[in-house]
Amino acid sequence: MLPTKRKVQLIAAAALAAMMIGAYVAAQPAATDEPVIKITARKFEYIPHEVTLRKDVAVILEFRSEDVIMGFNAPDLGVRTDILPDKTTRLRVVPTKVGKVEFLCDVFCGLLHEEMAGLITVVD
Ligand SMILES: [Cu+2]
Repeated sequence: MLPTKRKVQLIAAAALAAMMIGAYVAAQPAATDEPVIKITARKFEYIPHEVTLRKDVAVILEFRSEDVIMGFNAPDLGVRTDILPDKTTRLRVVPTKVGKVEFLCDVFCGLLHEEMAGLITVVD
């Protein structure tokens, strides 16, 4: 039989491991019922370029590029990702404030790169 002190250590380690697994799972995009919004990027626009989200409601933004590597950067939401031509990229977003948030391309993609932008409206 294990001494009591050793048992306590084992239980504490198991609890910590369970917490870490819980945190890891929570950080993954849910393969569940969270709504998916598809956004296509192509020189030099996002389609759609306006998206409406609800405050405190998680969504999955799903990106794909029709041509070159682009970026999606919404600094006010604290999220960014590369958008790739040959791969779907997913980003889980939970807006916490009502208002309008601009997003933009932050990967140089050509002549009109600087004009490549869009708008997220967060409503209650
Ligand atoms: Cu660009």
